[in-house]
Amino acid sequence: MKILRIEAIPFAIPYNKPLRFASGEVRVADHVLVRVHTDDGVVGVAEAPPRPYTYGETQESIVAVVDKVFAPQLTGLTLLDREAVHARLDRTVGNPAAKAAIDMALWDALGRSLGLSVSQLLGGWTDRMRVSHMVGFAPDAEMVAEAERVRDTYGIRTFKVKVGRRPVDLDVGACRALREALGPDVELYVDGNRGWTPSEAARALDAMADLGLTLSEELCPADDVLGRRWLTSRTSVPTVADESATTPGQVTRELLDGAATMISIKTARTGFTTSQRILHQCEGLGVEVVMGNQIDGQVGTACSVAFGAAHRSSSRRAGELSNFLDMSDDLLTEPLEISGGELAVRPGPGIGIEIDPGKLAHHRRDR
Ligand code: MUC
Ligand code: MG
Repeated sequence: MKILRIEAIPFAIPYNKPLRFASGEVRVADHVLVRVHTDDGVVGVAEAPPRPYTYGETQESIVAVVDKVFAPQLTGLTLLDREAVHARLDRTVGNPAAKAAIDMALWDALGRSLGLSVSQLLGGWTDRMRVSHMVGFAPDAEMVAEAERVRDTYGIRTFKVKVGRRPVDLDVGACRALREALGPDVELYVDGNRGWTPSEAARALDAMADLGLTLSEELCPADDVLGRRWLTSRTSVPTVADESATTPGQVTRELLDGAATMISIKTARTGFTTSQRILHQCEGLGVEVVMGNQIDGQVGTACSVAFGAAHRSSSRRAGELSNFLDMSDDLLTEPLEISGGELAVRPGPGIGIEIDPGKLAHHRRDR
């Protein structure tokens, strides 16, 4: 179970259509596949999606930090040295997606070595999650058509609508069009990716008060400290901290500041180990969580559902697990399938996925 080698392989797979949101847009999945090799021939995998507009990482920076910093520090430790692994990763600040992918690839290798599912090792609560689909910026009719297609094709009945445009009426109109088209029984919530000021966010929430929104996420930046507290105190819609709460310390700050009432957990930035710490922290504080998506491919989505389904509190709500549907291809030998509005955990061992060597050879960008 000794770590022999860690590889960081950049790959690029275009999306069929771009996903647009207030802090950026994604046209190509220019991710990094991380592979951990052990001395007994086991290989664990995970993927790191760079989100420069959220965390500052790029595909190149992830490859560089894994190759030059993390791989040399971790080689020689065993898969069970998890505290030592994290102590060494923590010597370097930032780089959340790179660290998360290493953590999850180590768990995958551990599960494979033991012949056990990672989801069962983490908690084994259930074997599937309901899926929430993210609807990006587009003209209202396109947003509605996408939501209807996703509902009719995959049975998904929970939608996170990207907001944060100016003027706010653009998004108010889109949410109203979605509610009118989808009816009262579909769950709708919004994510602003820090696009609005607190006063714009308040105006938008007031204008959407009759739409039955269940959550509002990151409507304004974390640095609007008092503005976020004011906004959270004046709305009855629970406020979710996503990119403002990516470490246990930030989670504490956002919650104690009154800036958020719920936390989004993304395995793409906190792996399995730190995601579990954050989940337990939230459980201890009586705070609900939602499983978010960092616009993961199928490798990352398999990780998210493995984690989300493993615990009672992370599997309660629909998890954001469908961004991969818009990718033109992926790396798995057996693609993930959403049906009846649900995504099942791969049975394992490990995360339960296999990388198709032909697909990887085709999409990798380092050769
Ligand atoms: C989300 O929930 O914000 C957009 C940027 C990112 O890092 O994640 C996505 C989705
Ligand atoms: Mg978000």
